[in-house]
Amino acid sequence: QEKISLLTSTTSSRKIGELEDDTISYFIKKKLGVWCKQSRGHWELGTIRSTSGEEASVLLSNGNVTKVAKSELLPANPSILEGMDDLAKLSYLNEPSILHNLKLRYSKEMIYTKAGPILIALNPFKDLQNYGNDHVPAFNQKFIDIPHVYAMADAAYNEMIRDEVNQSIIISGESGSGKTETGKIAIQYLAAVGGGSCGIENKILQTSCILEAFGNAKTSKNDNSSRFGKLIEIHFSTMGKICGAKSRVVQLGSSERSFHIFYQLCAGASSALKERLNLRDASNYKYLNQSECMTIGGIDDAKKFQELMKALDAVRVCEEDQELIFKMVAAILWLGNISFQVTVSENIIEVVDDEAVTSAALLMGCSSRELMAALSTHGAQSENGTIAKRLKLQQAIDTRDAIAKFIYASLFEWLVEKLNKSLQVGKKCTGRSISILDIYGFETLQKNSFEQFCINYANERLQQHFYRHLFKLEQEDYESDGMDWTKINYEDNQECLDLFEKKPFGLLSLLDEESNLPKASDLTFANKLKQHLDTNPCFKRERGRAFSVHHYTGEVFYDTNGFLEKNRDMLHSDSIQLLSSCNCELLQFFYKVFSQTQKQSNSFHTAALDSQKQSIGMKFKDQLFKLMRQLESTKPHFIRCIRPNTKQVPDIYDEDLVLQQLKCCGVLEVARISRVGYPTRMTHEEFSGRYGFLLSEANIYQDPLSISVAVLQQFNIPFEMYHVGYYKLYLRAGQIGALEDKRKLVLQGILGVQKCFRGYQA
Ligand code: AOV
Ligand code: MG
Repeated sequence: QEKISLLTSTTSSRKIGELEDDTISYFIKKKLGVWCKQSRGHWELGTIRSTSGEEASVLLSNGNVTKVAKSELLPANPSILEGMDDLAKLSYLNEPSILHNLKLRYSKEMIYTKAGPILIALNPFKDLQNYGNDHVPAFNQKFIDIPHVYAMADAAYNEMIRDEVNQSIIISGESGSGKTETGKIAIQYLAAVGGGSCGIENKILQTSCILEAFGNAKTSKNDNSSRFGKLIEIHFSTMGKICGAKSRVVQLGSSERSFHIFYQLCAGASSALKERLNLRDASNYKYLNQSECMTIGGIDDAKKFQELMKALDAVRVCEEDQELIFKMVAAILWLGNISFQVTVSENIIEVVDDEAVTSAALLMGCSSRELMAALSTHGAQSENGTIAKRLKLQQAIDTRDAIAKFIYASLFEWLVEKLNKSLQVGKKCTGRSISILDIYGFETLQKNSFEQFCINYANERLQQHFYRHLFKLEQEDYESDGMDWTKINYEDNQECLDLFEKKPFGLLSLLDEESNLPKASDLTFANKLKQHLDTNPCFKRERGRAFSVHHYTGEVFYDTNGFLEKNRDMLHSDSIQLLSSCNCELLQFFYKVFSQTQKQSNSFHTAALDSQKQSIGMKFKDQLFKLMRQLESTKPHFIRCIRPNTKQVPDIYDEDLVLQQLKCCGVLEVARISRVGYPTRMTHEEFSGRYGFLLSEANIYQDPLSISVAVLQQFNIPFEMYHVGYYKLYLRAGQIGALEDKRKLVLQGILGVQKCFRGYQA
């Protein structure tokens, strides 16, 4: 018998699934398939012919015979398990078996596979035609039972109604793996089954288009990368009809290309709108033309703009508000074009009074003079009251950019609120909801900065949620089936989270502390980290300004360049003053919201110093916690998106890339644990239905449980190889293969080919 000691795999020194000598003889005798490790970590299928010492001679499926060390062999699954729709159904869960299974399915455009309770989704990078309202009834009425986002959304919907418990669909995966698309597919399903007469579901579908225009941007990993995290809560009535929705977002800026909306507006605005906004081509704007990436292959920005306007109409953002939004977007573009002159003799800067200034001022509703003053001077306290202090060049540039960022962030927040109002949860709501979480995926770039630091921290939080729920769930499954169960100890990522969150010596706290010191620099920050965190196992010092964090996905190298600046809220009170005096209702509203949150966050601090504005890092953490708290009270359904290649193209399956994602996200552990020791699970009905006819004295037993036990006894399955639960039969690895062999023989020999066909399909 092969011994796959999964229960003790953490303590065992043997690799999971490695073959022992007696097993090898069995494999030779039965000509069972093995995976044979070739050069460059590639695995080839074959059968063992003979062994001598530590070596085995293997006949590969390509006809070649090769000699390899026994330790380079892993058992392959019997062919009846080929292309299984659930990894937990495989007898062997070693790496080549899993990769093979997923690859086979991917090549047949079956991008979805279960891993126990989790849905794995491989990004097809092409339109598969397996979505849309035509496909909904099959899932809704359970005609088909295949892994699919629809099936998962359907399960969430039914459980919500049946158990009266709020549900969530939590989508995770690396950047470009398909989270946002998957989220939209789930929402589309829920809109189809929960759609009513009021048309609210259409509005919900349209919000994605709007949020993506303002919150997504092209990056090196994904042409449509979400630069914000979102949780969309869809509310239902007692009748299971959608009656409202609410989005919560966690904001974060910055990427190589700017947000889609800027390009869309420039490309798609009507000539009348262009004139009103004094708008030029995108290539004229510094905020856009620095990236040398003005267009995205296959994307027509002008067309996207038309879609956006339609979506805004659909969610009832009125024309005046649309005009205001576009005005702000244009104002930001013009702000970016404002330049400064340094007079050499006096070394002071002046704002160049050109079209950029006049256009920005006009759009913002202030005079050019006011804008120029705010960009070149700051009020400073002196003995004689406040005096205007001239800014240095870098300070002026920072001030300009901070104003632009503030306007954009406020605009996004305002827009989300606007959408929420439009989708407001109606009176008929029962308080039941399904939330769909789609955040930015884990990012490892060549140079990782503050943005990656935050994104990866958020993913670390999400990963913990995942671990906690799945391992808990699995144990409950065993317990509810009457199994005497020793709790599994799983590795979680608490240590890494502590590294970020601990006070006062966590990364975020130390960053805030350093951000508040006037003389601090990125280098002093890096040194501070090294001083306090050197003994932390998740932290590694690097040369100069850098450090590494041991994330659940592996080690990530961060360069602290720009950390302090990005973490500080750079908006100076003078800039705020400027915005408050602008003759633009949106800017005045932004100012009001800003001063309110300022008051709130200052009440937490003892000293209300200007420098103790809530930092970007802390604000991010707060928003993230709110989101996670929202999730805690729901029954989660997990989808793990996998990107099969880095080129964003169809039909390429990079084994290493897939394996690395499967390994780091914990899917393999879950699949293993969901069958620890007992990989095969069948209800007594299923088992007795499939093998009951093998009983020599059939018909004595009536109930499925007794038939199951009789089958096990007749075939002398040792009693430590199975567990009989109330509902299900649990079998250790390899047992089902032996029974299948028997079944095949009997069917072929006694009953003949004809009859065999009926019961043959599992
Ligand atoms: P992400 O959300 O996981 O990345 P997306 O959902 O934006 O990734 O997917 C990236 C691209 O993959 C999309 O623009 C589509 O072209 C393609 N794609 C994904 N899923 C599907 C699907 N089911 N069918 C067809 N094409 C698909 V990021 O937001 O970067 O973490 O921050
Ligand atoms: Mg996304």
